[in-house]
Parts: sequence; structure tokens; C-alpha cells
Amino acid sequence: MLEQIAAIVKEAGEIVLSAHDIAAHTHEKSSAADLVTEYDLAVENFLKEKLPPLVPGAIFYGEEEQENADPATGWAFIVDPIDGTTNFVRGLRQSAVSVALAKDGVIEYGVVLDPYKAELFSARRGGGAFLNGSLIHVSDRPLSQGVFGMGTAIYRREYLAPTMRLTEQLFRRSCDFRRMGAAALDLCNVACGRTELFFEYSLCPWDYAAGSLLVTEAGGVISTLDGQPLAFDRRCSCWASNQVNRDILRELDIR
Ligand code: 2AM
Ligand code: CA
Repeated sequence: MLEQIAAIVKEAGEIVLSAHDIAAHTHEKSSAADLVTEYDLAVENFLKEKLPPLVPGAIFYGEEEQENADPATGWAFIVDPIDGTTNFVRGLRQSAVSVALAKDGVIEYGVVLDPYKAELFSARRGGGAFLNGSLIHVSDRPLSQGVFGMGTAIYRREYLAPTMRLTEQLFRRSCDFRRMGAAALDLCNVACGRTELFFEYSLCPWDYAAGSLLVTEAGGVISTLDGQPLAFDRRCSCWASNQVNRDILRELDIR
């Protein structure tokens, strides 16, 4: 199953790489910061055609179309056709195709592809996490020697102040931080030990569904900022960490 999903995701990556004249094919959704391109729609339509036949009865829950379906019951593909759309539109070449397959709200398979670096992250629950076929693991660096990733929850301006406060607290304890603009890749960076931590105050299930399995299968931890399990049928916050830094969350003011 993992190989079948990965093969389809790689084909979807070709659509991302084929993109040209992206700005001319971009539309605002809720605001100037909330964009969709014709490529997001093309990739989602491709995945919507190819993935569900792999698992009879599976529903398709994508960023551009949720089909009024409940991804917490039965088999569900949870899909972000292009994570990091703003990066994509601006030619920053830091975006991903993210596909998770969940059963009854538990992620069983996760695949995240960075088409620009030809990096395919994949995991099956209980089977470890891989980057282009090689086993990956979270880092063992303490935050004092580490770099963390964060996202700015741009659609929820009420989180601006707590986001900046938490960033300052972590920055004071670390070497540096990054704001990459693609949550799926942020989670894969924790999974393969390139960063030690990642947080964002509000994300949607398709942003973190696949990446969350990569983190846990690579030996890391992931939860909401309140320390609760992630939800896959509604938006929530995200806190992903290697083992060394997992308890730092309790010492931080997240309000
Ligand atoms: P996207 O590029 O697929 O839209 C950046 O902070 C992260 O937030 C990206 O992974 C981005 O995914 C995600 N994001 C985009 N729109 C969002 C929304 N409406 N709610 C929550 N997260 C969103
Ligand atoms: Ca997207």
C-alpha cells in the first residue's frame, strides 16, 4: 500500500514541477494570504481519481474539497495537494504533496514529497519512517544546540501574540529558528533530525496528517500545544519534538 501511494504521489509531484506562469493561474480564497492555484486543483483532482480505488470504500478529504465526509470514521485519504501554496506561487520551491491514509481517525500510512529536492518521506504505522527508502530518526540534540521551526497560523490572527511569545521563549533557549511556510515539510524536518522542534497554533488536518506519522515513526512526539492528541476531523495546534525536548512544552507559557 505504501509503495502504491508513493508512486501516485510521485506522479502528482510531476504536475507540481511542470508548473509555469503560476501567478496568472492564482486566485484568492478567503483573503490575499489564502491562495489557490490551478495547480492545487489539478493535483487534487489527479489524487482524487487515483487514490480512492486503492482502498474500496475510502473517502477523500482534500484541502480543496472535503466532500462533506468525516475523516475520523472508516478509511480516509487526507490530502494536501500542495502544502506551501504561498511558497509555490512565489517560486520559493519549498512545497510538498502530502497524503495520509487513516482508519477510524488513526493515521496508518503517510507520504510527503518535496518534488524540488526529490525527497520522498514515507511511513507505515509500526513500520518506521523513511526518506527515499533509508530509515530516518529524530535528532538527539537538546534545544540549546538546536534549531526549531514554527508557523504563523496566518488565518487566525488571534494567535499572533501567543505565536510571537512562544517563538521568543524558544529562541532564547535555542540556536535559531526557521519559518519555512509548509507545515508538512516542517514535520518531516523534525522527523529526519534537521530540526529539533516545530509548532504552529492552528493548522488543518491535511497540513499535518501525513507528517504526524513521519514524526512518531521516526521516534519523535507530536500533540497539540495543550498536550492532547491531534484531531484529524478539525483544525488544531501542533507541537512536534524529538525525545530530548519533549517536556520543554510544560515549562513554556503558551497563552
Ligand atoms: P497550504 O500552503 O497548503 O495552504 C503555513 O503556516 C502553513 O499553514 C502551510 O502549511 C499552509 O498550508 C497552512 N495553511 C494554509 N491555509 C490554512 C488554513 N486556512 N488554515 C490552517 N492552515 C493553513
Ligand atoms: Ca495546500
